Amino acid sequence: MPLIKKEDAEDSLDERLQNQARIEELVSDEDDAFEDIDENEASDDSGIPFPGKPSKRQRTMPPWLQQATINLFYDDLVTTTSEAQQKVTAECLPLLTGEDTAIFSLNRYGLPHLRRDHHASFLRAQLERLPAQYQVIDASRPWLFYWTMAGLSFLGEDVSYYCDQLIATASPLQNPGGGFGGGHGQLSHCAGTYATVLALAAVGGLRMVDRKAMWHWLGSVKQADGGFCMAVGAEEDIRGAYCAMTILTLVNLPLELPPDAPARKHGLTTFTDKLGEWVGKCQTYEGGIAGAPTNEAHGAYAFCALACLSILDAPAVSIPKYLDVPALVAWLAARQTTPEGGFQGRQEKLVDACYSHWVGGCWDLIQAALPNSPDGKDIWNRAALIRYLLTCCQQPGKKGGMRDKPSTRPDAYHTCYSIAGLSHAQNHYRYNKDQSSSEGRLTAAFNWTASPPTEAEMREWKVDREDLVEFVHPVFVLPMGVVEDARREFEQGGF
Ligand code: FPP
Ligand code: K
Ligand code: ZN
Repeated sequence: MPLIKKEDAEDSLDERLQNQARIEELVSDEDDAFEDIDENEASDDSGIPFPGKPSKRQRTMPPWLQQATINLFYDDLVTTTSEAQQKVTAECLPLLTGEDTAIFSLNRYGLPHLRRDHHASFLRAQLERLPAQYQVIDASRPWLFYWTMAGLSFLGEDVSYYCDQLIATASPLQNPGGGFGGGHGQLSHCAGTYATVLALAAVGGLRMVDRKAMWHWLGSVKQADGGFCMAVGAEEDIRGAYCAMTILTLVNLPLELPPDAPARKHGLTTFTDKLGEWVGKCQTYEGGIAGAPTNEAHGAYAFCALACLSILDAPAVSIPKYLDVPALVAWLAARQTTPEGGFQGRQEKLVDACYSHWVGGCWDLIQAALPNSPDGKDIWNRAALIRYLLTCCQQPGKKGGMRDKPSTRPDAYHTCYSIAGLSHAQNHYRYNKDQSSSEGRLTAAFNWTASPPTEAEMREWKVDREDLVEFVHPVFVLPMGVVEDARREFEQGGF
């Protein structure tokens, strides 16, 4: 990041010192700001809203947050990056510490409740007529299907009600040559097809997918080097690999490449040929995963890589086979920011709620890949993520919805992936050794089970029972039951 001009640096240094003084005031307040809640006292009045002046209860800070705020480190080098970071810390701290939560109703541990009904109505509103600014995401209509259907179901809503409507809306997007475009008349695209297929799965509408045409179209984006392009003639990146393998597996298409697939001319015969090796080439010198070989590592691509490998085989087999796991774990662990507690997407950038899924979702897959991964021992801070999401990312007021960070506005993307992230933090996901094997189908991704937190964990992470969200499948990012339905619906394979 470029250094800023000297006179600007002096101005911003003043501002920075003011911010710093403000932060220090917040974290060094009265001693009882750091006091943990007495368990007996806490259980008496659970769930009672605290309107008005923040109480002692609202101001409690767990030791890791106390430590994180005391350890805030400032040096004299002012850059665009350091200023942006300090602004975010300053906007988050009052919310994290509870100085600024009087507008929310609080759970028994002093954290805001999940505003479930508000977020659900925010998501439903995204299905209505949208304001003109949404024109720029016209080619991303399928994502709106997915973020709303997935988000609502993670909140516990039954979305099967939308089945007929979604089939009617998605039909014009399906191309005769297979796959879905971002809108009527648009070229089929891996992202649009992934989002539409997942949304259809969520509502129980996968029957409208032309599976044979889909198989041909996926064959046309498979590349000779093992990866996948996002569309015919478009960029080859790791989103393509994850999206294509997800679609192929959910609707159980044959693993053999169609006869007309261009990659056959280069000696490839199946969709999985050279794929793990291609994913491996996306790991960078930092340890993280880039969108394509030689690019910069980013958290969203780490999830795509891990989930793609977890479709190919059991995570304990496929992940260490193609990736340097210790290097990746070190990189992922460094993405959780202090004191905010959420995740950033890459080195030296800002916390953002959507990475609660893209990075937060990596841990289930990583933990399944580690030999003798100790049960119940985490290599990330669940309590910190839960606190960031509940205190900093819920939009106050009637509108609801979840946002990247306090200074941004809520949207369907951040709402969906914040709730998915909350589910990764609240629940346990376990890979069970592959029992079933089915002719020609990749079965690894169907071997996951989920379980809720124990009472002790709920106390430790400050999770209220009524704020638990649904289990989110660690590979397909859908409700667990939806994945099981899809597995059964297409058990027979064939066309
Ligand atoms: C940087 O944006 C973001 C990226 C380089 C990757 C974004 C990709 C995804 C979120 C998901 C891809 C997955 C699928 C399945 C399609 P930025 O510079 O605005 O954000 P940053 O500052 O947080 O890095
Ligand atoms: K971002
Ligand atoms: Zn984001």
